[in-house]
Order: sequence, then C-alpha cells, then structure tokens
Amino acid sequence: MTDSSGGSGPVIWRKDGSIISGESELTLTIDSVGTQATGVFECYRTEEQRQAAEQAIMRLIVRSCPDGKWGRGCDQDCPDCENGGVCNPSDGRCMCAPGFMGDTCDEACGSNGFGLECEYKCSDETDARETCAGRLFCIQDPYACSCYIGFKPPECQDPCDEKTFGVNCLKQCNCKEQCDVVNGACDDGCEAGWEGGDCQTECAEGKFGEDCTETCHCLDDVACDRFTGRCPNDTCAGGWVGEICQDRPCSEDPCQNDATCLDTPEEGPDYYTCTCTEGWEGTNCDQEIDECSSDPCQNGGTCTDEFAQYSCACTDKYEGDNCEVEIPCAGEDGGSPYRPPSRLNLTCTVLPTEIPGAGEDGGMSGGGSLGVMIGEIPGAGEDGGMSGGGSLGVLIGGAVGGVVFLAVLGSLAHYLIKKKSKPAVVKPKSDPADYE
Ligand SMILES: [Ca+2]
Repeated sequence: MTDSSGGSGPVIWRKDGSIISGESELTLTIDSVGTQATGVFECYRTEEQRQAAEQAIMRLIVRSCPDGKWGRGCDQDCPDCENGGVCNPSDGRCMCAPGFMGDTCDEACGSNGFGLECEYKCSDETDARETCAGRLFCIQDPYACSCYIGFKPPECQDPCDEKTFGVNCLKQCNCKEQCDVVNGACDDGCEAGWEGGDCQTECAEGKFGEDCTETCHCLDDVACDRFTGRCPNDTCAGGWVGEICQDRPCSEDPCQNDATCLDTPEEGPDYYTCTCTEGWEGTNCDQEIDECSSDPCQNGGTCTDEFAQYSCACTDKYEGDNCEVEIPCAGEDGGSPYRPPSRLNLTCTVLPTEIPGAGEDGGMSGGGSLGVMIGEIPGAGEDGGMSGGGSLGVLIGGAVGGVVFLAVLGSLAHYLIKKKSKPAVVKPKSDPADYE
C-alpha cells in the first residue's frame, strides 16, 4: 500500500472489519497463503481519516488451484481462457470478462454488450461502448470484478493508458502505435520482438525486429535477441558483419589501396573478394608484390624489387631487361673481352730512324725520329682474356722539334646497366685520372 496523504504514524490494518494486531507498516505480509486468506483488507492511519473515507480497501482472492488447473486435486487442465477470462478452479469453465462469451471467451459481444450470453447492453438506446464507462462488473470468484474491457480501474471511467489494453488494462500493447484498447489489435504493425494481428506473439527463433521480419545471422545459427537482433557474444555467421550481423563484408571496406571489393557470400572463408590494383596482392591487397620473387633476371643478374616493377643489374657479359642478351665479343672462349683496366702504363720508346729527305736545311734538329709508344695493362691477360701480350696503342711521333704523340685509345670501357624502365647509366669503372 502507498500513502498519498503525506501523513505519518502507524498504519492500522483490518481484514473483513477486524483489526489485525501487530501490523503498523504500509506493507502487510501474509505467510502461508491459502484460500482462508481471501477477504477484504482495509488500512488507514487514524480513525478520523477512516471516517472521512481516506482509507484503502482491497479484496484479496486466493484461488484453490494454481493458474491453469482445476478440480479437487487441481489435476485437471483448464481450457485456454481468452480475452481476460479466468478459469474456475471448481468446474474448469472459463469465466469471461464483461464483453466476451463462449467456452474460451473468444466471442466478443460487440460495442457495449455483456452477460453470460451477451444478453445485456450498457444502454438500451445506443451501442456506444462509452455507455459502459464508470461501471464495475462483478461475477463470481475468483474472477471477482472488473471494468468493462478497455476502461481503466479503479474508476473504470477512462480508456486504458497508452500501450495497454484488455480487461482492467492489464495487457501490454506491443504495437508501434497505440493499439485497440479492447483487443490489442495493431493497425501499423508491431514493435520489435512481436508479431501477429494483436502483436502478442513473440518472434520465432531466428527472427527479430518489427513484425519479426528480420532474420538473425549469428554464428552456428543460434538465435539473436528478438528485440535488438544482437547475436550472443556479437559473433556473426560467416559472410555477415556489423553490430547486429546484418551487413556484408564489403560494407566495412576491407580491400586496401584502391582495390575493388565484391561480396561473395557463397565462398568462404572471407566471403568477399578484393581485386587489387597494380602492384598489390594479398586477401586485402595490402601487400606490395615482390616482383623479384620469380627470379626474372637471368645469367646472374641482380634483381631489385620496386613498386609494380623490378630492375635487373646485369653482369658484364649480358644486357637486356632481364639480362638475357649476351654482349658480342664478350664470350669466354677467346676474343678480346672488354675489360676496363684499373691502371694503364704507357712506355715511350724513341727509335732512331732515318727519314729520307730530312736534313741539311735544319728542318729537324737532332735527326728525324719516329716515336712508338706501347702501353701495357698490368695483370692483363692473366685470366686468358687478352691476346697479344697487352699491346694497346701505337703512338707515332712527328719528326719536327721533338717527339709528338698521337694517342688512339679505343673504347676502354663497356659497361652497361640495364633497367626495365629506367635509362641505362653508362659509367666507366676506372677513373680517367688513372691513365697516364
Ligand atoms: Ca614490388
């Protein structure tokens, strides 16, 4: 019991008019409840308040059998009494709420009818349901009394509050909008977790949401929460992602580096397929391809992995993108391999030579001479590469005023760097300063 008077002091309790001794609190606890506990209970604080009708009165009805059972040993099953009907534990019949009739109270009397056979009306002039307002309908126990269906106790004057309906407004309405206060029917569908015309049926296992139209996608086909759709431990079945496992994998953009994502719900284990852009690989295209992994550089060339390509650094004897082209005259079976010298020593030898016609008029002092310069590459020829003992150049000097050298040096270096996409760099291996 709650006290809305704001008073204080001990509470007096009465049952069927007699004061219950030892009780002074707003709450009365009854132990070992049986049918003998049935009765009218009353509580108040002062006799003045009681005389002013400022007290609470309630009737307690205790059925002789548990809900749904009837008979002397309570061993008989009651019918399913609908629309607020109550099973009579003494004969197993349904006592119907005012406004309904039938063995299971499934027949509505209509607008404002009532009675065992709907033989009465709240008004003889009109069928308006409102004519039943303000009336309390009492039949035998354990049904006792109730308002006409759709009206709110205790005054039975106003219709049920929002989201409630039925006898004494005891049933919960599960419609998206307010339901019919009489039968709970929903015009605009059910709120999440419910289905059926009156939205009183829970979603079947594996369904959820408004009108139970959504399907759970939980791991191992376990049921999700019928209201929210959440899966146990938030674990989704394969091919489903998101907070309530209703999205496909591509919705979470798993593919990296501008890859294209395609949901492939029939194919595990990832249930999506990324089509990578150039240079990327992996399930999510997040790994740069190692273009050297296939060993594209031939003949001992060294591969360098780059983005979406590779480059080969060839050995001396080969060229081409993949070092697949043998350089002419660079074979190992003779010929003159181009082998840049590390140091070139030139020796000048002046040979005394008579030049015909030179002489008396002093054209050439010291006599004519022809200079020959022979260059030697230290160590050349040791590996069998150089034939002819290392003679590289022949220098011829003129006879006038000394020795003049003409040097003709062939291409000393043949050095190629080949790349697949970058221009080759040509650079001699030796410093020109080495040449003396
Ligand atoms: Ca790469």
